[in-house]
Amino acid sequence: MTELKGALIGCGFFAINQMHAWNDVRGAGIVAICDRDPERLKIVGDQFGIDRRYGDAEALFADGGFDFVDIATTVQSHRVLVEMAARNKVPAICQKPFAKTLSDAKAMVEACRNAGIPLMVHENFRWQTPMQAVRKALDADAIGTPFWGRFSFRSAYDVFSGQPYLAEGERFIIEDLGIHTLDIARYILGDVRSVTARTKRVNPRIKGEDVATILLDHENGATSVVDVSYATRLSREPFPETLIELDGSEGTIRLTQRYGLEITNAKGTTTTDVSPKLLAWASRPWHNIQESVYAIQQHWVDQLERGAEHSTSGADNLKTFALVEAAYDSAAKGQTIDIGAML
Ligand code: NAD
Ligand code: 89V
Repeated sequence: MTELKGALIGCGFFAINQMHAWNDVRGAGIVAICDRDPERLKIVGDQFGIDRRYGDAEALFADGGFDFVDIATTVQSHRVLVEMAARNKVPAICQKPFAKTLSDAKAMVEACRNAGIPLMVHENFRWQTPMQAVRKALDADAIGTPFWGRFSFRSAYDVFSGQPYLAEGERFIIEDLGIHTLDIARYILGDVRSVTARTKRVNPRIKGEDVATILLDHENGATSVVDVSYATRLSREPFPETLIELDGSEGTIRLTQRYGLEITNAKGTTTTDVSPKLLAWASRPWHNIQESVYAIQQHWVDQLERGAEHSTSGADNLKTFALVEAAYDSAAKGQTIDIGAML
């Protein structure tokens, strides 16, 4: 098979994981990188042996010579870079949060659709081994029809040391982390009809909210709670684990801390270890996220080969992004928000 050539824009904190993962992915490799910060460009270029280096994305696209672009910058530049990819007819991956607003996100999907190029949002949490194990159990009908769920991420991990910008935005936990948890809720229990949310800021040293509790009415009639917090000190720090509880007509699933999957049904209870692999370049506790980066990037290549839609395509991600906007809107107004009206 011919190896696809990729270009990566944004050589910051998280891009290191994406670069390592591209080294492992079958069928693709990175041939050029771009960052407006020369220091980051040098660090990543030297670490991964990439000679083609650009300080400006327009110059990168003008030179071309790659089959796809992986946009790993922060949200402010996502729209301009995705639209640049569309103009140049280059298939694109874009990091989450996909856009600053839902109307930007819709315009980005539209631009790529009109250009006829695939667009995938790097929404990797549903690709974590434990999330895939829960999905598989539901597909195998282990608990019948789920009618209730809880998707929970509660931690006191210092995310601000690696990502200082997270302390500075008007919005924090729903936009940065809850977006993943909401996507997992959709992946497990299906699309959502309405959202009710409450938020709080506990840490006085940051600008945005660091606690959110969100009630989701799913289209299939199930109800779930998405609760996220970076203000929760526990005896065993769970970062970055998402814990899941599901009740179904024929049984229950519990995804417990340290990656235990407990399934109870008429046959009794089974407990399985669904720990992620510790990839050669990964480090605890991030290895769960790092493995999912590899998985989503392999999925990008596999679906391009098949000519099939990606699990977290731009169009799919609009339905997750709408939940983020709805959660902020609900918390601000104290009202339940209808999702159908937003899409
Ligand atoms: P960062 O600030 O460390 O890195 C971003 C880099 O992009 C910087 O080096 C910056 O100079 C560069 N950049 C910004 N705009 C540019 C432009 N127009 N052209 C060229 N370079 C540009 O940020 P980060 O922590 O690496 O986060 C990047 C993205 O990854 C964010 O959207 C964040 O939410 C996301 N992220 C995702 C996960 C995940 O698990 N999916 C985890 C962490 C971060
Ligand atoms: O996944 C993320 O987007 C990260 C973190 C896990 C730290 O919230 O920002």
